[in-house]
Amino acid sequence: MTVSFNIGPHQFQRPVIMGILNVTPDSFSDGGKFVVHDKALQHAEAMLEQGADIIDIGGESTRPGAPEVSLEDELARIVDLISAIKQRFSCLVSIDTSKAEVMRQAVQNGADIINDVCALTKPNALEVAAQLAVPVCLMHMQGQPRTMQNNPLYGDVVSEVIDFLKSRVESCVAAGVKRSNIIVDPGFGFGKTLQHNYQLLARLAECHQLQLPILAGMSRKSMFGKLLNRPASDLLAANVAGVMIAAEQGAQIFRVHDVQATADALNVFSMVQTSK
Ligand code: YH5
Repeated sequence: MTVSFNIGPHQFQRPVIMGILNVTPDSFSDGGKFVVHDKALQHAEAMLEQGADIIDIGGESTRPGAPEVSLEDELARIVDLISAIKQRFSCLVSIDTSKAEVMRQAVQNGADIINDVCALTKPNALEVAAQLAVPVCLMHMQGQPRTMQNNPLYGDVVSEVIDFLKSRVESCVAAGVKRSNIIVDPGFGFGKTLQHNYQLLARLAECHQLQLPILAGMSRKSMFGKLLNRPASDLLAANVAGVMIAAEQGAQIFRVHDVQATADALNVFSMVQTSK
């Protein structure tokens, strides 16, 4: 059995790795802008050598409690970096943003995919994404990043996540986004308790009723850190376990920090798939 799926015009026969490249000031901690840019390029290159297919660039921190970033700061962090990556490497670039203007400038500078944790709900995002006509990842979140972890509540988390994604897919299609350009993501850690995250992981396959590629982003999140009582830097085996459990249920895209370990595990997974 060979998994085949498309991200817009790009076809894949195997699971896809999206390597995380954070360009928030706390991620490459130093004063100078050029140093940050240089380190980000080196990190992108390393992830590509390790097997990443997509580099996901984020200039806006969406961690719980993180301060909001201004449009100017976000643009300054990502625009030149996207051009530089697209110039040097042959890879896909996604832009992790919720702001319409960042989406526009990112795509104008070569970004291939929009990755929006707000699922195109911010002002103009839907219209701009439709106009840009690139693939978009729609993620589920309950609440807003700053407060989403204060007592998240669901009846059935899995069906509520699926219903939300269905409704966003319909809004996107109505606004002119092609269905073949849509990826869905249950949004691990975004307005969810430990139990909610594990129910979603256990029943991830139910998301296939949307009949769209599924992206899973669990890397270094508190669903592992809290369970194991370990810092984010010490969760490699747990992260890879999460990826395998999602892959076994047919998830196609994995957003991770640890590309090499994820690529090794997914290569073993794919070999087993092709041996069935
Ligand atoms: C995602 O799931 N997540 S940014 C808190 C952490 C560690 C990591 C407490 N962008 C996703 O990675 N895009 C982010 O430790 C995303 N799916 C998609 N599509 C949050 C993040 C993180 C947060």
